[in-house]
Amino acid sequence: MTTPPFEAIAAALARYQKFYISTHIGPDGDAVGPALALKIALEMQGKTAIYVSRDGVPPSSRFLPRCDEVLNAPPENYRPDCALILDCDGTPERVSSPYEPISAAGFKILIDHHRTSKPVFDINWIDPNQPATAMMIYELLVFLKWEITPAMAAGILCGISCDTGHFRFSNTTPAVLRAAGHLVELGADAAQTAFKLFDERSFSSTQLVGLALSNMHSASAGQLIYTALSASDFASIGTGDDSSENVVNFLRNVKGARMAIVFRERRDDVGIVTRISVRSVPELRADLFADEFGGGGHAVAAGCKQRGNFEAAVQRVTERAVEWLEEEHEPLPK
Ligand SMILES: [Mn+2]
Repeated sequence: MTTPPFEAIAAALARYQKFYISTHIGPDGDAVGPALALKIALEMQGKTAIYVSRDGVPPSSRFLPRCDEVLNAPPENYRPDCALILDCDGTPERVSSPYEPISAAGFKILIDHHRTSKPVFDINWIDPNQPATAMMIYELLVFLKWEITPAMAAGILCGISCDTGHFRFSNTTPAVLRAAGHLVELGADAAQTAFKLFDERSFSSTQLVGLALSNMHSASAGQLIYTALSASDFASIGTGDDSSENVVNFLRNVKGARMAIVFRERRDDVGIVTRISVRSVPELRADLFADEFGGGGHAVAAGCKQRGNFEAAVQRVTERAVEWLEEEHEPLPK
């Protein structure tokens, strides 16, 4: 059990005036939701707070009140007193922000629940037993006895819902359910959150799911299920890579599957990049698997990227996954 450094964080929040918040690249609901809630909370204390996400807000989280306040870039020469990095390891490679404002900040705080994060800042609250970063922000706000407005409650519930699969994953603790009950009392909408994060899809995104499912493969006697969406698949349907969020969950749900992988081909300024989403049963440690390919995440949900030829990346990673299913892996620390 990690003892949360509530007093130290409270002192820093009291001491400084100008705050800079950022999260991980390609943010999900558990990055955007708690970051927005914290921004609003600081502003209600009379502070200045900006939240920068280079990749903006993911479409499924755009129902959040005040999500239009998320900035794509910091103002020029922005010099905050204190940087708060959430749901991310705080390194320049992972933060969805130019690093200058973070380097310039006199004080830095990391709040994260990823097992792979290291203490790199002045205060590091890293607790892999927490189901969501949103849960950590909720506990912090309760400790501070700061008011939680309906907009803040919506952001926090969004994060909790995102990382617990709306209370379906094994990280759905009694504490999470109690927090969710409280957040609904404070104005968050549980039904809307579930619909927006998990169920609502555009027509083209639903077509893409169809394509991904009709192209799926099975290996290791059905223990590994994977599918690949190439750049031409995206082009044939006329939709972007964002629409394929959550495809991997369909694969994980196949009876007998112990590991599911979705490969998505994308072109960026450097060339071809394959985005890889991994889901597994806890003992197969999706996080350690992704780590072998330079990524990371949680024991049951992780991701990584590979450069170079798409088909080669698919082959390389699935071959390793077949071996992985046969190997023993480090058990989760208690
Ligand atoms: Mn998270």
